[in-house]
Amino acid sequence: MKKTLFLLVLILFFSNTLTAQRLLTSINSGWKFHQGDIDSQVNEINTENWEIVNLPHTWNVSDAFNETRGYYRGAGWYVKKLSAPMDWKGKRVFFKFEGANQTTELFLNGELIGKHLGGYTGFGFDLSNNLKYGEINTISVKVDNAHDGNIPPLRADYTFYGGIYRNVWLLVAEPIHFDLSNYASDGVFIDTPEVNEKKALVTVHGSLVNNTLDKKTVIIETTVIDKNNAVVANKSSKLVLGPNSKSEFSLENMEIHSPNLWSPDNPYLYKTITQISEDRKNSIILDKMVLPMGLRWFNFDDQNRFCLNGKPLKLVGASRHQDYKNLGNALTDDYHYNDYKHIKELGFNFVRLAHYPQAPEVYKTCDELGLLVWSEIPIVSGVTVSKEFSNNCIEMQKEHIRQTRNHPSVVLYGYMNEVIISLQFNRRLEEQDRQKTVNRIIELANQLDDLTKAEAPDRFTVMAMHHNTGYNEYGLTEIPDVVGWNLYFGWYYNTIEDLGKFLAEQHNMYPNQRMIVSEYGPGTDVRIHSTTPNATDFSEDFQYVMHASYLKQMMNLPYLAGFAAWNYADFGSSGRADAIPSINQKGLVNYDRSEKDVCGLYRAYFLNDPIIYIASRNFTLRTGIEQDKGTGICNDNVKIFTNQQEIELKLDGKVIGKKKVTDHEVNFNVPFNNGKNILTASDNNGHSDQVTIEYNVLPFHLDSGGVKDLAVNVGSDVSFYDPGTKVMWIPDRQYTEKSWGYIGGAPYTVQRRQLQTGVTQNILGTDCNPLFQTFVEGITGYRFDVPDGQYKLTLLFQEYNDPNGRNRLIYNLSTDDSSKDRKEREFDITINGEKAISKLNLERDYGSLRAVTFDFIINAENGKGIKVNFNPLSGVALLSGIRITCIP
Ligand code: GCB
Repeated sequence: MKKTLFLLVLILFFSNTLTAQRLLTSINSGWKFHQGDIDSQVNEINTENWEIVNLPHTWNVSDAFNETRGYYRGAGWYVKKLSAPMDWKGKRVFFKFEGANQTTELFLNGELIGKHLGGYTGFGFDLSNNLKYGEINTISVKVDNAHDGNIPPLRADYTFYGGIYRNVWLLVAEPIHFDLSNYASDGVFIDTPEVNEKKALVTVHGSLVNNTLDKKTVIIETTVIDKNNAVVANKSSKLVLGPNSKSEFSLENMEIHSPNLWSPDNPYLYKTITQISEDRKNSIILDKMVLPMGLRWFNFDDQNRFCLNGKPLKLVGASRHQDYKNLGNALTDDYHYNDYKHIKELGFNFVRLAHYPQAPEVYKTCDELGLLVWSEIPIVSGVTVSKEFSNNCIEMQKEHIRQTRNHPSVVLYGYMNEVIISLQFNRRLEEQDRQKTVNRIIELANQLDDLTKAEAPDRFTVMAMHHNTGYNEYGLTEIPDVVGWNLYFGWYYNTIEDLGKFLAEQHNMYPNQRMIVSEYGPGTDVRIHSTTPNATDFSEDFQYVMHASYLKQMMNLPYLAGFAAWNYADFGSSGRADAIPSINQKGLVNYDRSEKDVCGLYRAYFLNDPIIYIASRNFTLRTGIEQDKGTGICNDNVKIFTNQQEIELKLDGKVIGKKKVTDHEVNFNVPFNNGKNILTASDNNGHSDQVTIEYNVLPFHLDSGGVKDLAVNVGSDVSFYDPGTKVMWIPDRQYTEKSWGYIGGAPYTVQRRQLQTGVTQNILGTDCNPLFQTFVEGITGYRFDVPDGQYKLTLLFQEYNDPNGRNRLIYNLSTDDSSKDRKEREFDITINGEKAISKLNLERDYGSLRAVTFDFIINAENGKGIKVNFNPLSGVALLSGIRITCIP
C-alpha cells in the first residue's frame, strides 16, 4: 500500500515533465500610462510621452490626500506591447485582471475585446481570436473611476482610487482546458458535502472546454494530498468532449479518513490536484489545477453562537480596507500578506473584508494563517433604483463567490452595508421615492440572499446595518442568516455603555437572530493624549476606553457570535476632515501600520503567550506640571495591558506598587521626575516589559525660571505632539497668578451628537489640524508670568468661517452649523502694551480654514512677564495656539 502511495506521489510530481499545460505570467511591469482620455483612435495612440508605470498602479496616490477637495475620477489609459509567438496559435490566450477600478475596456490592436464593470472583482478577456501570432500586438486598456450611478459603491467613507490596482496575468492554455470563462474563477470547484472528525467527503466539479474541431476522449482526475505529499484520496473519470464544446464534470464524494481539520489554531491545508489528460498511453497532461483545501465544518448553534468543527468559537476580529500610506490601493501581494499576518498576531481569528472583495492573495493568506473570513460586495450606503444597478450587483456577487468559494477561510458572504443610511440623511426625498427605494432595497436584498445561497449553499449570508430602527421595521434583519451591527455608541451617539443595552434589546426582540458587531471604534490620532479622554477628542486614551469597554461588554454576551473592530488600519477617505485630513483614523494601527497602543489590549485579551504591555509607546515624551511647588515631580497615569493576574511596576528600579489585574488592564499613578524615567512592569513569573519615558516636568510657578519652551494647545484639554518639529503642545488652562493661561472667552465647543471641542474642518497649510481646530473664542488676553529675558513668542490662528459651507460626510453624523451667521472678526494684538498687529482680519487677509502663524521676538521686563492682549474691533477674537521659547 505504502509503495503505491509513494509511486503515485512520484508520478504526480514528475508529471510536470509530461505536460503541456497552461502558462501563467504576471504582466505587471512597464506599462505606458496616461491620465485622462485620449483624443485619437485607439489604434493610433501615441504613447511616446507617456509615463511608464508598474502595476499595481493607481493615479490617486497624491491627489486623494492633497488640500484640494476631491480627487481625479475619470479615465486613464494603459498601453503595453505583447509578442505572441506562433506556437500560441490554437491555444487560448487570456488577460486576467485581479481588479481594476472601476470600469475596464480592453482593446487589442485597436479593437475592443471586452468591458468589465466593477472595481473589486477579477475578470478576464479572451484574446485568442484576435491576436496576431508571430507578431507584436498592442494591448490598450482604458480604466475609468468616474461615478457611475449603476455600479456600486455609490457613496462611501473611503477613497475610490482609480487604476489597474491589482496584478494582471497572461494565461495561455492548451485547446483543452478547464473553463476560463466562468466569471474569472478557477473553473474547478471544491465542495465538502460532509466533514466530521471521522471522515470528509470531497467533491470536485467544474467544466472542461474543448476548443479543437475534434471529438476528444479525456481523463479527468483529482488527487488529494496532505502536507507530506501523501495521497489521501483519488478519483478519475473518462469524458467524451464534443468538438468546440464545454462539458461538465464532477468527481464525487472522495473519502478522507480522520481528516486533519482546518481551524484558526490549526490552519491545515490539503491540496487537490485536478488534471485533464488524453485517454491514451503516455498521454501528456493538458491542464492542471492545484488548489488548497481546508476541511472544516461550521454552523450557528441554538444559542446563536458560531461553532467551528463542533465547538463554539467567538469570532474576534477586525475589518480591513485595502489601502496603505503612499500607495493608495495599489498594493503588491506582500503588503496584503503582511496585513493579515499582523491581524493574526494581534490575536484575532476573524476578518471582515469591508467593504468589497479583496485581492486573491488575501483569501489565500487567510486560508494559510487561519483567519475566518466575512467577504462582501460593495453595496454601501444606498442603492440606485434601476435595473442596471441591480443587475450589476447580482453579477458582482456571482463573480465574488465563484472567485472565492474554494477558500476554506470564507464562512460568511455579505452583500450590503448600511444600505438605508442615505435615506436617513436625505431629508429632501419625497415619501413616494423613499418608499420606492426601500422596496427596491428589500427586493435586491432578497435576490442577493437567494443568489448567495444558491452559489454557496455551505456558507452563511450576512448584511451590515447601522444603528437605525429601519432595518427591523423594513424586515431587512430577517433576510440574511446573520445580522452585522455597525455600532458607534459613545462615538457618534449615546454612551459607550449603551452598546450592551442595544444588543440585549435586539436579542430580546429577536431571540433567534444571529448577531455580529461588525464595526465599532473611535477615530484616534497617536499624536493626541488626554488625562480626561472623551468622545471626539481623537486621543489614544479614548481609544483604550472605548475598546476596553466594548470588549468587556461583547465578550460577556454569549449570544453575540462575534465582532470586528473598525478598522484594522487607518484608511484613505478623501471627504474626511479628522485630525489627519482625508484619512479615517479608526484603525488599531496607523496608515503605515505602526501600532497604536490599543493593539496591546487586543493581544492581552486574545493571545495565550504571556503579554505585559506598558501602553505608552506613542507617548514616551510627556510634559506635565509639577504637582506641588518645588517637588519637581509630576504624577501621571500609566496603563498596562496584560493577560497575567498581577503586575508590579517599578520606576527606575524602585517599586511603585503591585496590583491585581481586572479586565486585562491595570493602572498606576506614577510620580515622574524631570528627564528619563524607566518603567518596568512584571508579573510573578519573570515576564516583563520596559519603557523609557522622557518627562518634561514644568514648574508649578513660572516666575522661578527654568522653562525654556512652553507650547500650549489653546482651547483644548488634550496634548498634541508634532512629530515633525518634535514640539509637545500641552493642554490649555485659564490663567492663574505666577503661572500661565488664557483670559476671557472659552474653548470653542459645538453640540453635535456629542459635545465637541473645536471644529471638524480641514485646516489648510498645516499637518497639525488638531492644533488649529481647537481654540479659545472671545479671548481677551494670554499671560505667561516668566522671569525677565528675551523670548520668541508664537501665536497660532485659524478662521473657521467657511462661506461656501462644507462638504458634509454622512459618517461624521455632524450637525455643525457653527459657521452660520457669524460676524466677521477683526482685532488688534498688543504684547506687553505694544501694538504688535493691527486690524487682524483672518478671513479677509488669509481666507478661512487656513493655519496662520506669527512669531515675535520680545522682552519680558521688570518682572511683568509676557502679556498678550486681544482687542476686538469687530466680532470677538480667537486664538488656536501659543508658544514661548526662551532665547538664551
Ligand atoms: C460605518 C461605515 C464605514 C465607515 C465607518 C466610520 O458605519 O460602514 O464605512 O468608515 O462607519 O468610520 O464612520
